[in-house]
Amino acid sequence: MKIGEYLIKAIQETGTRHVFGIQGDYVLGFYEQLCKSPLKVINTCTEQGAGFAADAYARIRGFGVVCVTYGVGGLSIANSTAQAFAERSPVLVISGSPGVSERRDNPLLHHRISSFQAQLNVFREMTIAQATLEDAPTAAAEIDRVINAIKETKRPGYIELPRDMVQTETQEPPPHSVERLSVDQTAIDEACREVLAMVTAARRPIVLAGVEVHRFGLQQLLLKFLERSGLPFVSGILGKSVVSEKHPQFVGIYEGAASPDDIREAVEGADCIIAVGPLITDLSTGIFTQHIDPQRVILLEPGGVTIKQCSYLGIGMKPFLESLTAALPEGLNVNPPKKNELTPFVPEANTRITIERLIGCVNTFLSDDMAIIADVGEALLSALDLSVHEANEFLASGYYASLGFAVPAALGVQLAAPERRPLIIAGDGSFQMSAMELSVAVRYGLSPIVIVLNNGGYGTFRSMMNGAFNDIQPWKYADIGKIIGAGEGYTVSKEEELPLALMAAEKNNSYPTIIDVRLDKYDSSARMKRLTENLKKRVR
Ligand SMILES: Cc1ncc(C[n+]2csc(CCOP(=O)(O)OP(=O)(O)O)c2C)c(N)n1
Ligand SMILES: [Mg+2]
Repeated sequence: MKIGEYLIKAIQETGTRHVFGIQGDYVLGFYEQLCKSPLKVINTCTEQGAGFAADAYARIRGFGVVCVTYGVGGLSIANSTAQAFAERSPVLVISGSPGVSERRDNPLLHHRISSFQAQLNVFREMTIAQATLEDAPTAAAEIDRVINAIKETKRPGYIELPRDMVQTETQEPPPHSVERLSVDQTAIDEACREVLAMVTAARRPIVLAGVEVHRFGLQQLLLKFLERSGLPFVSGILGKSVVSEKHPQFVGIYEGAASPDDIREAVEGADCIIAVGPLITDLSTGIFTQHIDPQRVILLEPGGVTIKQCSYLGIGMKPFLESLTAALPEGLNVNPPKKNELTPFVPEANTRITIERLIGCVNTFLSDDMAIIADVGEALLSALDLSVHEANEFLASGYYASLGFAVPAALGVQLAAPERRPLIIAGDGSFQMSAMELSVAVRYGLSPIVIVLNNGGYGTFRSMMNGAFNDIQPWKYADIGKIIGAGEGYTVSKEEELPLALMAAEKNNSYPTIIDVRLDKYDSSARMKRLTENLKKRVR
């Protein structure tokens, strides 16, 4: 089999149906093979857009692929790949490169940085496994090695494909034998006993459902544990929607001192916290403002289980949760959480819309099939209070925090799950970073709804440090459809205009809809105020 064909076959075996990217002469031969294959190539406007789309696709389907040319393309996706690494998203990066035979005599080929290893060296820092397919006989085995590492760790991997190797024959490796990890059942049973003793003695236990539950496919298992135990649960900024937020045991999104008081009290007042696969970051803790006694914490992570700061290393989250669920006594004595019922949005006539009222309105409008993609800034923080209907329906760059994720991510979401309708919430600053990718939605018949939080610039920073560097050029966001070929647009300033625009957007399921929401320059949500209050202390 030719190396390029083997790579395509290996991608198909992951269940992936789409490859995002932009070609160039170093990758053109492989693109030709891709186009002849059942995989569908999605051309974005920028490589970073392709990287973000592949990341979102991977978050929905469990594997995503981005394919670019050397140097100019490769380095353009360093940022999106870094995000995938930091936030555990299983993305395969493929970059074309100069042919092996072209490298003799060390010529100055276009797109070259310094040495021919330069791009590989950059990606070593942000991928879990790398291969440069320069040796034909071992190329197939190298492809398998990288893809298996991505699947196992849920982190991106990197394959560099020299252009003169695409059509070269490789040797198919023998079928991969799945290594069975030995499970230390004695250690699991011992850890289970300890955890059960803590949980049954606790008066106010709570579960924190973290992002790695999603990445490692443990959602059904966690749900079973939650329902058998009856324990209330919260989630974090990255783990939002790991379990449906309509679940009666769901309390809300916890982020240290940036959380609303009731959610903060539910977590910090708990006498036993079972944290399942969280990433404990500055943003997930309101800049490390959590007041949690480690003696009350049971922490389940891919590397082991930690109980009151003592670790059982090497116990997988899956076998541990299975054993713990099986060992649970019937009906723990827990009180159901107090539910904050959503108040239906009734617009106040002639009243300027605020961010908090906008979230209230969107909450009423959300439906079971909507996937929310929030960009960084006020969009992300205020969207934490949206009540997401189904699991996996909230995506954001919640830790790495790269602006410009939301629009291209919506492409990945709708291609990965065509039954989902993407609802993008983006600040005007972040929207301007990747708005052109909406034209890709038009080209492929996708229909995201975009709510642009138009506050005249980088509102996040106005309370931290005011200055002209926070202002941006105002665009006519509602007119973008005229430039990109299709799309409806609405401008909203008053409360009563928003439900009308949202209803119109819902009906337009052929093209993008952009809703330009004119907010006050200094308007901000309670979560944003609390977070920036703490962040401010660190900026100078
Ligand atoms: C790629 C990137 N550049 C810069 C930043 C720093 N940053 C964080 S929030 C923000 C402002 C975003 O503006 P906007 O999208 O309008 O949201 P708002 O702050 O107004 O809510 C900036 C510049 C970042 N997170 N990512
Ligand atoms: Mg803004």
